[in-house]
Amino acid sequence: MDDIVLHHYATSPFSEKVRLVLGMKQMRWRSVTVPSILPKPDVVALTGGYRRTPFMQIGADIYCDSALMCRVIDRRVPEPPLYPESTHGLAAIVAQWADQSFFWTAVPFTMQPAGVTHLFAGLPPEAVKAFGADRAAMSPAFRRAPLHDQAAAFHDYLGRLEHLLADDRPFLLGALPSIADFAAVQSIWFVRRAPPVAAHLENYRRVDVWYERVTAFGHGSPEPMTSAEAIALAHATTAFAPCGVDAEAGLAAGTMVGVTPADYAHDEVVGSLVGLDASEVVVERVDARAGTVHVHFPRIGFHVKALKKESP
Ligand SMILES: N[C@@H](CCC(=O)N[C@@H](CS)C(=O)NCC(=O)O)C(=O)O
Repeated sequence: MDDIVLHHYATSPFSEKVRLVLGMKQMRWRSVTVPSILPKPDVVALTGGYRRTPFMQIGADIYCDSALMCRVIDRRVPEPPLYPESTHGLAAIVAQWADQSFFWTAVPFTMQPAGVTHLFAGLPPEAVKAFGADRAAMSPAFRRAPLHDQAAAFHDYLGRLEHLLADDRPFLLGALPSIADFAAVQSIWFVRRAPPVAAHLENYRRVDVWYERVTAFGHGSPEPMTSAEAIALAHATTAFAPCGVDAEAGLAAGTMVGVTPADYAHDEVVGSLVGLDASEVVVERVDARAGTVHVHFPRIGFHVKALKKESP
């Protein structure tokens, strides 16, 4: 059993991306199911306010954002590599496109009325309403594109994937799977959950074969854990992953900082700066239930701000 705890829920695409990465690495991991909407008291006990899904825990180290989580998983289990040497920079660039442009086209497109009927089938209307209200509050600036614009972009993007696969390569960037595959596949996985929208995938034969190949990695071996157990684990852990503040990073160790996602769900996580370099920021915070935890974020996509000291 590796000591990775994934906090996630079944229908979350970014969680599916990480579950498939854990599958590719054939890992045994612990699985905590989190709520899909606020309130999330047991999430916040560990993250300090970050509410997005998934997040990952290793003892008292908490990793936010799937891009960082994938890097950490790859460091712990380097084989097979998630960032093969031959396509390293390219894989990360394609993955960023997939996490942002492709995801934010595919998911709203799937949430069109015909898709929503399938996605929320069997749920009471109050639950559907609560979900809508939660997401509206999480992304108040989100402007939904007209359906025909979403459809056009979705097909354009699918055409790109089909084109990449045109030489019958098994994975998007060639012979080896990479982060690009997992980041792109999560959106298709979500679309396929809504059959009327999934009909749009019909003419992309290579994408279909590739989808089956990537999802065949499975999820590794998850073992259930409760959120109370996860909090107790953090509380009982006193050692942290090594980290430090780069002298040139612009902020000194021990500064009280706030870390906020740049795009949506702008909940600030406040703590004392213990790690800062070009790729990662780490804050230490003390929680009544989880004890002292280190919360890690990638630098890309997050704002780190020194907080003003209160005047005496
Ligand atoms: N950049 C983030 C995006 C995560 C994200 O947006 N996740 C969605 C679910 S797939 C979310 O957080 N929704 C709101 C929630 O679960 O509370 C990542 O890569 O982890």
